[in-house]
Amino acid sequence: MNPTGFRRAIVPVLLIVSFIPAAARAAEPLGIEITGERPVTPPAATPTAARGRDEILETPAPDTGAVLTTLPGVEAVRRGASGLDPVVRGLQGDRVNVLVDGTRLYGGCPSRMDPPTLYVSPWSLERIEVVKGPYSVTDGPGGLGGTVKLDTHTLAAGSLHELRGSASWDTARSGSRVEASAGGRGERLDVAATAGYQESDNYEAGDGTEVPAGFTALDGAVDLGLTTHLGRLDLSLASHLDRDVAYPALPMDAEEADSYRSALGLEREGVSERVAGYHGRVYLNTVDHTMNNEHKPNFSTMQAETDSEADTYGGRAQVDLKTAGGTLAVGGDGYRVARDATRDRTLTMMGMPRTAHDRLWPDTHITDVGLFAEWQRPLGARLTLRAGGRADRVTGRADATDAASALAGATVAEAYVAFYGPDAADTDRDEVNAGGNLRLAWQIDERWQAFVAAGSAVRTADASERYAAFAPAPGGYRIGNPTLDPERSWQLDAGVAGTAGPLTLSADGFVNRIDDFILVTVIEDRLRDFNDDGVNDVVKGYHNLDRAFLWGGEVAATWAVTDAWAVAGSLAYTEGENRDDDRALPEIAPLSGRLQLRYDDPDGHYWGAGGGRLVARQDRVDAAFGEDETPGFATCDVRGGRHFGERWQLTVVVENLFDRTYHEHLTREAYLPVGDLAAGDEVPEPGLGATLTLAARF
Ligand SMILES: [Cu+2]
Repeated sequence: MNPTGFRRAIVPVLLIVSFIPAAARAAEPLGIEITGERPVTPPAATPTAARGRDEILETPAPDTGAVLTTLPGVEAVRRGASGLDPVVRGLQGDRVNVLVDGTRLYGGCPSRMDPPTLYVSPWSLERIEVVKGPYSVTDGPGGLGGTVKLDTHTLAAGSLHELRGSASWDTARSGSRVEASAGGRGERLDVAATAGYQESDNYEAGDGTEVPAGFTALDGAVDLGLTTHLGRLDLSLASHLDRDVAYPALPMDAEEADSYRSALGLEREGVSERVAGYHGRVYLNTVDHTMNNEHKPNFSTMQAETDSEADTYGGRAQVDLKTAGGTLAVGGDGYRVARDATRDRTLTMMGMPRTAHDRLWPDTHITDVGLFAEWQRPLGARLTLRAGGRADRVTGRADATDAASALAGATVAEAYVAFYGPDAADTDRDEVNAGGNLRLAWQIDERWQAFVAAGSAVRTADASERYAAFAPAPGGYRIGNPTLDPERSWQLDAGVAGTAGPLTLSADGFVNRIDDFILVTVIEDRLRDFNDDGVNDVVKGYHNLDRAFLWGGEVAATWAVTDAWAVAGSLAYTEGENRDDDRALPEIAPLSGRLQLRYDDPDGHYWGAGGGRLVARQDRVDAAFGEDETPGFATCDVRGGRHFGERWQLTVVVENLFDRTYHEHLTREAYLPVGDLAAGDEVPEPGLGATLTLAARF
């Protein structure tokens, strides 16, 4: 697809949408408002954080990963301005399960340009929920860090039709975004559809440094529901197409990152006296990805392009049974993810052009089939017990390990052996993994509740950890280790939430021990040149630590000063220790907090808020990973909204009010000189900028 053509087509659409009379919001616009997450919900005994559709749409964020970082305890690794990769309580990558409408989706890039969250635009979401920790046996295996559940938009129950849209303009990134959704319901059929387009350009940091941040994204989704005597049958189809996404922290940029999702589900509640409900789903999620170095400064001497794909298919079925005083959910699920990536390089440095092809993912397959059960029952009037368990059979295969690798004269399998010894010649892996949890919720009185939870989960090594073959990584290359054992977490959580007069408070704390923690670390430091650019490279590899330990928690509070004025704040902290080597775990965000003062016009016509984000210095770093200490910073923002009649709303968000120059600890450094950045420079966040959004609802 031609991005310039994209742009030409979209400008008139943007103008039209901007002038469509539209509807007022039913809910108050919350922006990145920090509220106690669970002030009135029944005791859940699970540390969670969530955002609803209105809040998601009002967060001026380039992608869903960025929306997630507004939740306490959730951060993101940034390799570029888009494609933020979620980190939950210090754990990232494959340790965070991302489920799109209950289905698994794996990115197509060996360098994680495209975490699954990239493929679901904020505008297509109904709700985001993050379960922090291993408390989600019914949602599949793994999830040591947590499970991010992305539920896409469907027509709200009880609503007969819907038509809404918005257009926004972001001055910091010269970005624009238009989105619309429509839906309708008949006697047996219901349909909901969303579509959106977004584009962004480079931005300037507070000190004027130009940072490459361009991208365009187009997506659409349709959800068709049919009510039958067996339950509601639903078919959902969606695609998300990204073009020309800049990644200053990687040796390439994404030319395309496309996903196509399809799922067929059936669900029914209230089946019989014994059966509370059942639900099942089958799905296929595919990703095609191409990246190259066309816009990097080394393109004149080496042209490199990687084509890759990740196809995930799977299904799940669950029955909720009524038992004496409680419920028992039993079911099974399974998925298979096939990932393959090949890099082609043409070197034009010395005389005759030379070409090389190497397999970054050597035709890998990871298959997991599991069974689960979760039981819930009250213990007396105030206590609720939940217990869950699951067991999985996992296989890992790589079918193209006899292909050439970047290690001179060696196949991929021989490269594994060169770095990890003779055991690495066997790339087949079979595991049986079991985990479970126990949670107890206590309704102390009408206003306060508390919980304690203990859980253990197992995660098998992913395709990159097990099979990557010289995939580009920060500062060098990565090679997977086929001998990796799965890692197991042991987590304890305790929390309290409630209200006292004008104060709403929630606080959660956790400790998490991980056995056989899969650590990425430097295994060869500039001894050889793997990409023929004349400079020796760093090679990173993976090994199991005996033990890692993480602890931390989140606190959120809101104080309703008057009916119109409120103060909200939150604080989150995680510390990670590599117990084998007695040093910090890499890539853990520092202590951070948010504070906001908000005014709501009692008549509901307008609202305004001002506040800031305070982030402490991070000096707990892992030098062997190659990360630096990061100074603390504070940023301020103001936001406000005004309703015009019943249908229109204008929202303005001004970020980085004092035009500060700062960078996040989890932002990877520039890989090559791009924009005003030199190789190895920290990549700063945008300077002062405003986002204007005009929204309408019929
Ligand atoms: Cu990529």
